[in-house]
Amino acid sequence: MTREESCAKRYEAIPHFTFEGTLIDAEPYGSGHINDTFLVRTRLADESVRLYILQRMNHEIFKNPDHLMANISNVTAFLRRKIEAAGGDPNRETLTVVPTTDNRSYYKDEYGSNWRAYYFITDAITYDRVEKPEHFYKSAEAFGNFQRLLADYPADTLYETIPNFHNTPVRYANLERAIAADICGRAKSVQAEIAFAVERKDFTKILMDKLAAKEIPLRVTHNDTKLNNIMLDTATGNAICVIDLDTVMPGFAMNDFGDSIRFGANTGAEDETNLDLISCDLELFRLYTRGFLKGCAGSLTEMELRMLPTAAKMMTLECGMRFLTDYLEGDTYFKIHRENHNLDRCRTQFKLVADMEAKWEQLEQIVKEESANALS
Ligand code: ADP
Ligand code: GN1
Ligand code: MG
Repeated sequence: MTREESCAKRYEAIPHFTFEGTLIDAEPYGSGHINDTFLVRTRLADESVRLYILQRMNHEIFKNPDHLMANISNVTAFLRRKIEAAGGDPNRETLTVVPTTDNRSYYKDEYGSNWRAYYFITDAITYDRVEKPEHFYKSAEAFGNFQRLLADYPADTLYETIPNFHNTPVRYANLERAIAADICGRAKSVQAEIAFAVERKDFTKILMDKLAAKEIPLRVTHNDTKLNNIMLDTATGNAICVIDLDTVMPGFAMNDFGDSIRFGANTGAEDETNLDLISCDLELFRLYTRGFLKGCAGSLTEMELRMLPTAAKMMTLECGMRFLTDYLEGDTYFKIHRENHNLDRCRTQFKLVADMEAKWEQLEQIVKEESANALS
């Protein structure tokens, strides 16, 4: 069954959820690269419309849906308690899993797809680009705060939903394997991109080496902190809810910073084909640093602070290598919407890495200044 055919089976999955009201429709929604997301609309007895998010979880990537959903149910329950204690609205400030009719966290259909549903976060929006710097600042504060809220989460109860997710040397080795196998015969056309990665092989090891030397800690982190994984209030622009919790796992605090920079401080889109439009916006870098440090509220060690620029470059390089690997392997991981989409994405990431390298002293200076400001 093709992905499209599996997605068409959503109408058979919907009756297995405890959605209120009668179904109006369930259309594709959002621009995530991994899961298949649908907006479910139902009509209640009083004629009002109720919204839900339905997702077909990517079972090629998330091999154990029980573990995945256990993480999400437990983390959201934990956040819920903290949000309630702080007088917030847990139905908007964290994801709420809609149970199936037999009270499970997901539904496995007869065709092999796994479906889950969430309350729709109302009056909020996700952005694919930074439209207002203020939004980026708010997202930084919220991602920093997310990490702080999870600081006392029992990390040993979390399943590793994707092993070695941000283990950059392992990502590098995966790329080397894809180059050697070259199953699509594409390697010869991407020699420049391959050379770019090879030149940075030693760099890929920096953070994992620091972990081995116990110079940086593992914390419970989000691991996929791009701007469209946070909902901002439509009216106020405030960050309301951190979403896409599939990769909440032990990781580096700095990588949550770095992945946001990779996506949001880029002056161009992740899949821009005109590389002249790609660069690291220093003002956005500064704003994000400021917001993230505020959200983390003094919880980062000196070494973690010092490694923030390294993590920004690491996440960008790693993501570029992952796009390149997927291109070489025939585009099986990230959803693509056109020919060479993953190659275009790889090229933006590598261009951004090169620009960060050119601006390295300035990135370090900004982190130094913002760290000092955060203390005062
Ligand atoms: P993926 O893993 O494919 O990126 P996400 O969980 O990030 O999937 O969902 C894709 C998009 O769907 C998000 O970027 C967001 O726009 C929207 N979305 C996801 N969950 C919700 C929710 N609970 N309420 C409103 N919108 C949501
Ligand atoms: C994927 O799921 P989404 O679209 O939010 C990917 C991230 C990449 C990102 C690149 C589970 O994020 O790691 O950085 O694409 N998520 C997974 O845009 O692999
Ligand atoms: Mg997402």
